[in-house]
Amino acid sequence: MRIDIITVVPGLLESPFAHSIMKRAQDKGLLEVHVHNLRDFTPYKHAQVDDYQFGGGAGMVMMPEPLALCIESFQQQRTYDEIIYMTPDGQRFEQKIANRLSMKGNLMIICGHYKGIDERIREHYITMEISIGDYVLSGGELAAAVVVDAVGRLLPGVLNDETSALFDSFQDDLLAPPVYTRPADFRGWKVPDELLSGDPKIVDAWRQDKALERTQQRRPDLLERHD
Ligand code: 6GU
Repeated sequence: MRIDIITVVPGLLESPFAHSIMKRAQDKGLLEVHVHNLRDFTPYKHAQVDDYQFGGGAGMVMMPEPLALCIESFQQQRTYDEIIYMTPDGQRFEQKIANRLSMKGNLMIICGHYKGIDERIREHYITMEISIGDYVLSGGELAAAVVVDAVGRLLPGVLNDETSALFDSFQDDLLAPPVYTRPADFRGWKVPDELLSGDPKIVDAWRQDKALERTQQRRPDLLERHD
C-alpha cells in the first residue's frame, strides 16, 4: 500500500511512522508513506496556501488552486482508490473503516488546517471524509497519523503472531480480555488459574467470558452489534 499525505505542516508527520510497527511495515516494503508540503504546489507568491473566507468571519481557508494542482499532479502518476480529507465533520473513524481501507492500494490523505479547505475541493476531488472523534484538533495531521497506523498494522505480513490483530479490541465488536505476564504471583496478586491451566479450551472460554464482561461493563453499545 502507498499513502501520500498532503499537509502545510510536514514536520508534524516526520516521526510517527519512523518507529515500531509502522517502521517495520515500511522496511518490509509492505507500506510506503510519503509526506508532501502543500506549499510546494502553490502558484502564488510567498508560498501562500490560505486566504480570508468569503462572507467574513475569523479564520483562514485553504485555497482551492494549490490543492487542485497538488492532487492532479499526484493523479498523473497513479490512480488513487480514495482521496481522504481529514475533518472533524467527517465520518467517524472506526475499526471497520480501517479494515476496509487496508484492502486498498493507493490512498491520498489531505490534512485540513485553519478553518478547513474550500468546499469546492471537497465536492470535486475528495472521495471520503474522516473524523477520528468528537473533539477538535488544530489540524488533520495527528488524525491522519492515527488512520495510517490503524490501517498500516492490518496489511498482510505487518503483524506477526505476537502482535496479531485477530484478538484486537473492536475486531468483533468486543473489547479485548485482560492480559498477564510473569510472575504468576506479583506481591500476592495472582494471575487467574484458568490462564495457568495449560488447557487451551479453558483459556479460550475464560478470555471470551472476560471480553464479554468487560464489554458489558464499559461499552454496552458495542454488544448491540456483536454476533
Ligand atoms: Cl480529522 N481533524 C481535526 N482538525 N480535528 C479532528 C479530526 C480531524 N478528527 C477529530 N477531530
